[in-house]
Amino acid sequence: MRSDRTFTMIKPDAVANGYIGDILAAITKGGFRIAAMKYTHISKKQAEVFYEVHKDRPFYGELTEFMSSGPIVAAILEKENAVADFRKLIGATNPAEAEEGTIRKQFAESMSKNAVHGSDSDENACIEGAFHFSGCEIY
Ligand code: DGI
Repeated sequence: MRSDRTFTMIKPDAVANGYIGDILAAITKGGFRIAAMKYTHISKKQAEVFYEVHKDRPFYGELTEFMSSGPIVAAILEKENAVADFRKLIGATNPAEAEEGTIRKQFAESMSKNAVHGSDSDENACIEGAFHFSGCEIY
């Protein structure tokens, strides 16, 4: 994937809480173009593969259980400096530490139910985008 793209998921908590529209609005207002998007539901096995980097962490079971607990919105976003700018827009992993105005500050429930995912590098954005989308689904 190009370096002006990042990958995001609106997580099951935010979907269940009715925040899809508000979060997409914040993403658009933040200057990101949606290059691909789908409403989907990943299995526990898929969540385990997606978050394999965290497999030795104590929260791995809880994280993969949660991410497969309900539907999500997966999307590829485009903007110059996409990865870093999107991490800034979503705020800290723990919403209690997220800056005012960030997506996590506004819409997240807790450290584990933190509303959105954002890739942490161009390389991971590429891997994560390819996990959910084939080339012909990216516009
Ligand atoms: O890139 P982030 O999503 O901000 O954070 P990360 O890649 O370090 O962790 C991935 C997800 O795992 C994070 O969004 C929420 C969860 N997580 C991270 N650290 C903890 C955690 N969940 C719990 N319960 N406790 C943690 O310390």
